Amino acid sequence: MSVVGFDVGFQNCYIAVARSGGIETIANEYSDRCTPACVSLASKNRTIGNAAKSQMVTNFKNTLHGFKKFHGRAFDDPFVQGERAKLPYSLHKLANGNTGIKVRYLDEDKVFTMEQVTAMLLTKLKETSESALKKPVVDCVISVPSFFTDAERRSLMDACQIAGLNCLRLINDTTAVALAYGIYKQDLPNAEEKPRNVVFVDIGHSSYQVSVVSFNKGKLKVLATSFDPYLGGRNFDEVLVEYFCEEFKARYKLNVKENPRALLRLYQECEKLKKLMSANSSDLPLNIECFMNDIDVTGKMNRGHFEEMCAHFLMRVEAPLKAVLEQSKLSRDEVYAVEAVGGATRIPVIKERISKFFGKDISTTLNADEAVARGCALQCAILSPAFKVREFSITDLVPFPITLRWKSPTDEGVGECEVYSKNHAAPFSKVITFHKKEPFDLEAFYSSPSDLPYPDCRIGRFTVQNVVPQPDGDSSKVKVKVRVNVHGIFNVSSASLIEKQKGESEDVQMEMEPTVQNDNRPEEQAKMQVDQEGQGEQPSEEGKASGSNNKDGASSEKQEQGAGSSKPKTKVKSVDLPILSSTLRQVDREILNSLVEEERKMIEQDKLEKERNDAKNAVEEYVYDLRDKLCGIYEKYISEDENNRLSLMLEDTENWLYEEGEDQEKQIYIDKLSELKTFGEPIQERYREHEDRPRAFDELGRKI
Ligand code: ATP
Ligand code: K
Ligand code: MG
Repeated sequence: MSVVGFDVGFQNCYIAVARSGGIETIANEYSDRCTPACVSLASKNRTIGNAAKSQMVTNFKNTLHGFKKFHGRAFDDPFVQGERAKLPYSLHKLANGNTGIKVRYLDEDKVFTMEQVTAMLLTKLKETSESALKKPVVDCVISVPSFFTDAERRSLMDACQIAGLNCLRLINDTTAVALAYGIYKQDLPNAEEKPRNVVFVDIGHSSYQVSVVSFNKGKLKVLATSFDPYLGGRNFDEVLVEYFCEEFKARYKLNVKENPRALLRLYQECEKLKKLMSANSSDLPLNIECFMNDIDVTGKMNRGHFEEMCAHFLMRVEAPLKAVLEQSKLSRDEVYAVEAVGGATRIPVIKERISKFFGKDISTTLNADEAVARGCALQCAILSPAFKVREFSITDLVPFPITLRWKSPTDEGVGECEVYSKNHAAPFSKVITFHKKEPFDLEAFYSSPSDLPYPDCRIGRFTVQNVVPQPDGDSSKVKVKVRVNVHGIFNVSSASLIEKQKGESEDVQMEMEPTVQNDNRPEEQAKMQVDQEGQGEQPSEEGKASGSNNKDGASSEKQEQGAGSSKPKTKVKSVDLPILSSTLRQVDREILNSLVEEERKMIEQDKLEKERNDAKNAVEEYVYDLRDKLCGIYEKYISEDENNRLSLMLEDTENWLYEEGEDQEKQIYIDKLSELKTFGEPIQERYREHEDRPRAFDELGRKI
C-alpha cells in the first residue's frame, strides 16, 4: 500500500510520501519539488509538468494550464467564459454541457474533458511518486480548495479514477495544513482543557482560503472556513501585465494582447518581477529581448507603485479573516497563532494586512509550499493500515448548507428540510424517516446560493425506488441515510423499507435505529418524520466514529451502507431499496470507463514514444562518441583507410539523423545502432585487449 499525498494546485503541484524516516516531499526528474500543473499535447506524445511548462510559449495552443477551476463547471458558466477570453488554448462545449478542451494531439483535432486533463497531470504525479518509492502507487490523498462544491469534487474523483488512483480522501487545503501543523505538536492542550485555536491562511495562485481550527491532544476540529475563491497571486501578475501592456503600447506602439506568445512571455516576466519585489523595495527592471516585431522592451517597477496599483485586490484580504472570527465567535485574543502558507502570502503587504488584522506576527513554522502536500501524505498514512502514525482525529465541516427536497408522483405534498447547516461537522451521516407508498425523489441542493462560488446550487436527484405500501394499505416506513462523506461529497447512501410486523408498535421500530440524527423537524403534511433520538446538534454515533476514528476511508464507507438494514434484529424486517442517482454535471459512468481505457492508451503511447526517442538518441550518442575516439584513443588500433571509411560512415549517419532518419520507427534506430557497432566494436575490442594486457602482466608479476 502506498502512502502518498498530492497537492494539486492551480499552478503548482507538490508530492509528499511516507517512508520509513517519516513524511518527505519528493523531487521530480528535474530535481524540482514543484511540478507545474501543465499539460502539453503534441503530434507524437504528451508532456506533463516541467517539460510542458517549457512548451507554454512555443506550443501555446496545445499547452494547458490554469484549468483546475473548470472542474464540474458548465461551458456556459460565466467564470469559464471569462477565463476563455484570456486563455491561449481553446475551450470546448461538451455534449453534456460541461467544459472541455480542444487541442491538436497525434496530428488530429481532439477534445478532452476536464477529468481527462487533470488525470494526465495526476498520471505524472503518480509516476513521479512511483519512481521515488520504487513501487506502484494507487492509494493517495489529494487536496482541494475548501470551497469546492459537490460537482467539482466529484469531477476530481473521476479524474483520479481515470488516472488509476484510489483517492482515500479529498482533503481541504487548509485542513491538510492544520494536520501538518498539529500532528507533531507535543504541547497541545489536553482533551478537557480549552483548545488551542489557530488560523490557517492559504493564498495560492488562484484563490484565498482561511480557516480557524481548534486543537487538543490527538485531534483537530475545523470551526469555520471562509474564502475569496477568485483572489490569488495571478491577480497581482495581471495588474503588472495590464500596466506594461499600456506602457508598451505608448512607448513602442505594440499591441501585446494581439500576440499570444508575447502576452504569455509578459505574464512570465511579470510573475518573476512580482516575486523579486517581495524581497526588494527599490526600482526593479523588466527586460524582454525580441519581445514583438524584433523589438526589445524595457520597463521598471517598484513595490510602492505596485501596491498602489493593487489596492483593489488588497482590500479583499480582510473580509475572509473577519468572516472566520465571526463564524467561530472567537475574539482576536483567543487566536493562538496565525499560520500562512501558499506562495502569494510571501507578498509583504499581504503579510502585513493579515498580521495587522490579528494584531500578531504571522508564524512561519510551516513550509509555505509543501505543507499542503505533507498534510495530505499524513492523512494518507493515518488512513493506511500498513503505516504506523500517531492517531489524529480530524473533524472538518460543511461549508455550504445543504437542503433536501422531496416529492412523489401522486403525493400532493412537497417538502424540504435543511439537512446540513453551515459549518455542520463532516464527514457525517443522518437517517431520515419517510412514510411513503410509492417511489419518491429527493433533490439535494445548496440552500444559500449567494454564498456559493459556483453558479448552480443543484447537487443531484436521488430516486428511492421499489417503495410499496404495507399489506394493509398503509404507508411504509422508509429510512433514508444521507451522508457528507470524507471527500466532502453529499450522497443518499442507502434506503430501506421497514416492514410492519404483527403486533409491533411504532415505538419499538423507532428503537431499531439508535444512531440516527437530524437537526430539523420537517412538516407533518409531508409525511416525513425525523427519528426521535437525533434531535439537537450532537453528532450521531456514526458521525463521531468517522471523526475520531480516521480509518474512515473509502472502504469503510461501503461497510456502512445499509448497516442498519442488512442486519435486522428480530422484530422488524427491513428491505434495502435501490437508489437511482444523477448528480450535477456527472460524467456518464460508461463514458468514464472508456476514459480510463483512453488514458491507459495514452500512457502506453507516451512510453513507446519515449523508447523511440531513446533509441534515436542512442544512435546519435554512439556517432559522437565513436567519432571522438577515432581521432583519440582508438587511433592507434585502426588503419588510416579504415578510419577514413568509418568516419565517413559516421558522418552519413549524422546527416541521416537530420534528414530521412529524423522520424523513424524505434526498430530502425536499433538496427542502425547495431550496424555501427559491427564496425566500432572490433576496434574497441582491440583497444581494450591492449589496455588490459600490461595490467594483466602487472598482476601476474605481483603474484610471482
Ligand atoms: P491554488 O492554491 O490557488 O490552487 P497554487 O497552490 O498552485 O494555487 P501556490 O503554489 O501556493 O499556488 O502559489 C503560487 C503563487 O504564489 C503564484 O502566483 C506565485 O507567483 C506566487 N509567489 C510565489 N513566491 C512568491 C514571492 N516570493 N512573492 C510573491 N508571490 C510569490
Ligand atoms: K500548491
Ligand atoms: Mg494551493
